Amino acid sequence: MGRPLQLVCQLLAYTTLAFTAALESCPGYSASNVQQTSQTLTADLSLAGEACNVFGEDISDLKLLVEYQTGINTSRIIACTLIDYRADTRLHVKIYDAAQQVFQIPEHFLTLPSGADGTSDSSSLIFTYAASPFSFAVQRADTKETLFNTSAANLVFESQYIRLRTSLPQDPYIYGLGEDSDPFRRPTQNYSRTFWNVGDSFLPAGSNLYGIHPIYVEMRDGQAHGVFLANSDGMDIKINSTETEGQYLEYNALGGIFDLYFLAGPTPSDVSQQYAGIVGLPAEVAYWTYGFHQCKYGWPDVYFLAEVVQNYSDAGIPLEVLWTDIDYMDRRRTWTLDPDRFPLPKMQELVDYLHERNMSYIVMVDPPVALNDTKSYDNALQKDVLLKRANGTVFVATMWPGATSWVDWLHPNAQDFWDSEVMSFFSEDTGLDVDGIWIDMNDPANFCPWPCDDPVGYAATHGQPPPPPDLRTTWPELPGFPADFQPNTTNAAVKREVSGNMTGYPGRNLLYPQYQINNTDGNLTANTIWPDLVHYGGYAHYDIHNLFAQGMITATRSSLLDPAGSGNSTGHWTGDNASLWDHYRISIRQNMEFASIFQIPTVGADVCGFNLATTETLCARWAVLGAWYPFYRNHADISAPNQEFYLWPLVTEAAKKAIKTRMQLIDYFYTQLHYQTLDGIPRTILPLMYVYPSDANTLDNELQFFFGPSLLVSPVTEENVTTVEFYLPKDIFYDFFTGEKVTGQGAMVTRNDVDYTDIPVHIRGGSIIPMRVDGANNTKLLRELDFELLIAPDLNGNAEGRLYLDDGESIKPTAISEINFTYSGGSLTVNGTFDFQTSSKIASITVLGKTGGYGGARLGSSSTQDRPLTEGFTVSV
Ligand code: MIG
Repeated sequence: MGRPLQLVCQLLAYTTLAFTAALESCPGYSASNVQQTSQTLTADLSLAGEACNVFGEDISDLKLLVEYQTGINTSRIIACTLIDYRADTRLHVKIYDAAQQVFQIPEHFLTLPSGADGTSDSSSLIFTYAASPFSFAVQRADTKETLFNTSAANLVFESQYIRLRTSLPQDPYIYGLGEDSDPFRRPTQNYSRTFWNVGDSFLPAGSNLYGIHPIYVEMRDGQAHGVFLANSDGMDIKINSTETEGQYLEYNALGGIFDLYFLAGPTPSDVSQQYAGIVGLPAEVAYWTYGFHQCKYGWPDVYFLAEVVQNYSDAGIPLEVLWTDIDYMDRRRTWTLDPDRFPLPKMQELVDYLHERNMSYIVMVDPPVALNDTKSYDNALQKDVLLKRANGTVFVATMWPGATSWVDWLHPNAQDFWDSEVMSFFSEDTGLDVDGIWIDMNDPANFCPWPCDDPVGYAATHGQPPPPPDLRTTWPELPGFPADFQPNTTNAAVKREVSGNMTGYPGRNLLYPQYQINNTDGNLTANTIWPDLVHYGGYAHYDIHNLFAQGMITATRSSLLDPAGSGNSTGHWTGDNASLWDHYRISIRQNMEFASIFQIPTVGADVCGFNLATTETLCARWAVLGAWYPFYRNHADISAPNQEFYLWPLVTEAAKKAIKTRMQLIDYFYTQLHYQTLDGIPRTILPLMYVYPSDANTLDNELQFFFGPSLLVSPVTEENVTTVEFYLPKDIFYDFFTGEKVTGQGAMVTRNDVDYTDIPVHIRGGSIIPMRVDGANNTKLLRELDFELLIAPDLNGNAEGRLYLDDGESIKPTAISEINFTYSGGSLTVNGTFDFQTSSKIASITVLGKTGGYGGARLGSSSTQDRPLTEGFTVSV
């Protein structure tokens, strides 16, 4: 039995060895015609010997472009005039084929900074190179520390494989390179991070997941730098160390070019800000987004939704946003309503009911355009926006609604098509006043397994929506899916011309490249649309795959708003986790990564777990932890039992307490997010090392995080325990709930008796937290409540904080207030701008760590105030 398997493994091992040996014989390149100015360096790179052709053809003529870029934005310029240090923080190094046939990311998806606005003299990063074999290094200008050095292995640049290796210090501190569920600090031995978007469930360890973020942050001796590779092709990034090769990080991509941006830091926050200078600033979100959200895949009908709302109300748990998964769609067709289970009049009633009670409603939207959804499909055909095969026919495979085609987001009519779909759903067909859109399956997922010769036949037998959940049997009047469900086959045969010729390096094997990335699903063809499809402009899906979701996000945002602005356009949830303690823990590092490193601060994991049955204690702890996520949503799979918070007494109590605190802190967090959207400095969910970069004890910490820069959250992370051991850096802290002063020793602290409804949170000394008083069960009412200020002085008795106020909805609000709080020498100064009209006041001020005063809910000195937020003032407290 074991025999054949072993054989296969050995064969595989030999093949890998053979390739490795062949790669060693790759000749590398030599640089000539080097032209250098104070701002740029260019050179020709030519193959320095006989081609090795390991995974395709070696491309003999390359070009090198080095650009010194300032990489700074306005707020940085102000800082730079005050502090005299080397100001240019970004170095661009681009290695591409001289003929420019090889795929480069189209501007439609990402406009990369190009041009040199900095100089080598003022740069904090210095580029050096060796001519033959060509290699380059990046050093810090001040310390001469080498951050990146490619001399250990020759550059390989083939038609379907490019490789670049940098040496690193032993056991490096590398972060980023997501999306995945691996440790926050990347393993340093035998580690491979694969980039190929897949829609898998259960967050398997060591696997590629839903998105790609090819940025890493490295910490060395308290300083940080970043490296961003702008390449969307499938790839493996390997981190390893061997006796002969030393420690390294190596890019192995299936195509594209080496378009590298080096970010100087020197703090991790600086790196993130510099990264925002490339991918754009994160999107602002509406105030109501911070309320609590409830969702479930498999809720049977609109009446059930109404019951969920009613049950939350009865339990006294403030529900802010109700979501509906694909269940609402008519036979799973995008932009339709199931007329029997989710009939329009009832849906309208539900949405009106929610709006009257200051709640919001969000629905899911999937990418497929179903062949049997004649109206949409004809519209798409007419606008010619569907993705095609190389022979010019529209590509058809299978998704939820059966036989399906996909929109080519690169097509110039794609936006128009999507606008009309959105319009027809929201205005013409339903008039349903939905508040937000949830996009799923944009990896993109395809249910028809390769080679899927007969997608229509496949859809007819396999592709229909899954059987209704058991729950539905209690609704006897609900019809099954109509017996006449017959995909319309005619459209699939319509032959269309491909718009333009196929571009990209010619002659590639797009389906089965010789270099196999470590894709968790196997071949590139698995569970997704095929790599040999042709996008508008002749781009192969092979190169576009990892950008498809970005195309759909941008188009959807444009359709909903007025097409405006660039930058990031969405938030993110971390996909199909499971109701497991490990996934509860993983969510912490995923949030830190997305919010701080990838610049997608509106992030959260499915609270209580998506797959499998949750438990009362896990769900209670998760209801509490989730209240400290930027995006707080309980969601579960169709096959998981219902898990609304009100189903268990302990969870009900935990959720009520957690939501109460969360509501009081929404303005504090909304303020932090607002400033991150303006200057890219991470302020939302922060790893400890972002706040204490020179404290080496923070570098491996993935179970605690800062919620905004002032609140350190240290959740219980094990099953069946009420104890948590957490790290307190050398600093002054105050227990958020009691106000008790705790001096951090740069050591672990043990907290016992942490009830299932509790979570240890500490205020960092030096902060002022504007909190709303308790008392609202939705964010609309919350906005009318008064504030209490919590002042947490640092070692010198000083503290500061701020508060941003706007209408909570508009993309460009007409009136805002930007209020600064400064505490020093026993007095508080409030100043700034006060243009936003509000009747909310500062009702009380508490100075933690100080005795006297009337003593409020927290230890400290409290005083009652009645200060309007319409002008500044100074007061002794
Ligand atoms: O194959 O729409 O991550 O949140 O409930 C599952 C059904 C497809 C994946 C999403 C999940 C959602 C589910 N979707």
